[in-house]
Amino acid sequence: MSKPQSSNPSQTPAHLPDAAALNQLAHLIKQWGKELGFAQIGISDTDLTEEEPKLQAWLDAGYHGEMGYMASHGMMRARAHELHPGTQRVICGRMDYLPPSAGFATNLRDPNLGYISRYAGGRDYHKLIRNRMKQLGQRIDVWLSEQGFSQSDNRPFVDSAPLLERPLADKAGLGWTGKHSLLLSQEAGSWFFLGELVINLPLPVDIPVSEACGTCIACIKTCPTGAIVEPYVVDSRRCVSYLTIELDGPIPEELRPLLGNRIYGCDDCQLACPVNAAAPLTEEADFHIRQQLKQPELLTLLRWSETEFLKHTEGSAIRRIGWQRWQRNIAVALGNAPYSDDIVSALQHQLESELPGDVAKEHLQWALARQLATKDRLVTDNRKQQRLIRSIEKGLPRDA
Ligand code: B12
Ligand code: SF4
Ligand code: SF4
Repeated sequence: MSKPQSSNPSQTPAHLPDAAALNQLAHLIKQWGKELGFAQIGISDTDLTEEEPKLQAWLDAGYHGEMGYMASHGMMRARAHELHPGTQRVICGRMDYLPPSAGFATNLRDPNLGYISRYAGGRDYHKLIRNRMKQLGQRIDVWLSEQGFSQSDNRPFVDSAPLLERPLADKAGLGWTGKHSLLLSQEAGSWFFLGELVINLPLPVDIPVSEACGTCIACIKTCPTGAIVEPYVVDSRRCVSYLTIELDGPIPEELRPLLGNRIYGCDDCQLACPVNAAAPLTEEADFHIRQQLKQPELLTLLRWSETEFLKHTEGSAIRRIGWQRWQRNIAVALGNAPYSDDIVSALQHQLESELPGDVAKEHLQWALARQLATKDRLVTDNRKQQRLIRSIEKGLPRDA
């Protein structure tokens, strides 16, 4: 395929595609999307006016916590045409990330292993998906040029832009919004990332699929911290994903015991979901879990120096949280582990090393105190977690 010229929205359109050409293009976009590794592509318009009051209510309730960027763009998040003027459609893509041998139950059952959310065990998805979306935009422009049409104005986004990706993908027919607030479908479950290409062409839009959660509330019941405060609404301030990844300061003390061994993100609401029983594995080798992060021993992770942390997490999303938050999270998990002389001396050693910053240090002290307090009694049995492990084993034998 020849390299397209860069798109120039200000140029006078030589020739705009008619309805028949747009139909053909929409069909080709879906085919090219698959060739580029997207499991599904759908197209939506940019109208999210129905979401605006819900987004505002979520912000007003403070559910974004310290994620200031969620509040700082006003309603632009629901208006792709303001984010990128001229946008008429959003091409939404789904990329599956469930890795083979995910070992969920083994990992959750052993409190001496750190649990890392399965989306983060491989390469950082942001760059990979944005790059594929960019290629999709280039193919569109090559085709338009070949047909004698003027090029489009398109731009890829993944996660980091102020855009309500999930509601757009819902409108584009990629799935329905589950009560855990994530998108899911019968064919794909919910183990997928979303990426978008906004474009200035009035492509035909896809039809949303109907909601199919029915009376199920498994995700709400399973959430270890009660973060799904009502169906479809997540209070980030309680979500383990926020507490271990987004939050910079101390993790509220009352929530620490509820984190168990989860040191980066959380998958519980997706693990509990019956729709995920048949979810496909990823076809991207980049999303497979790297060796050092597969069922990792907490004590091994605690002993990583900052240099080792940076080396082992190179190219991974985990690197973004930095070594201090990493140490903070591991300290919490060690505080939640059953008493062990090895853990106590490792925590003492870490505290004496003077290396951790104030936040990590306070968590290491908390963990030490908790370890010593559990010396003469068993760690409280976590029934919710045991129930989840049993249901994973029943529903996902392939990866349990
Ligand atoms: C901020 C953010 C978070 C925050 C807040 C989560 C949240 N639910 O908002 C935190 C850090 C907690 C988080 C965690 C996770 N995230 Co996140 N996150 C985002 C981000 C950047 C913005 C989401 C957002 O706009 N939130 C604002 C609120 C208002 O939106 P909302 O929760 O969808 O709220 C809507 C509903 O409440 C709805 N609503 C209210 N009442 C009702 C009633 C009905 C009937 C209905 C249908 C809807 C409804 O209206 C609201 C407005 O649209 C997106 C990427 C993006 N730019 O969109 C990724 C994204 C949503 N996250 C993603 C992932 C994978 C995760 C995790 C699974 C990661 C992990 N394993 O740790 C967890 C899952 C936690 C969960 N259950 O949500 C994926 C989801 C993919 C999918 N299949 O849907 C996204 C799309 C990133 C991506 N590009 O792939 N995330
Ligand atoms: S990711 Fe974990 S903590 Fe967050 S809503 Fe889902 S189950 Fe709850
Ligand atoms: S666990 Fe049940 S309620 Fe939650 S998203 Fe899955 S089907 Fe819907």
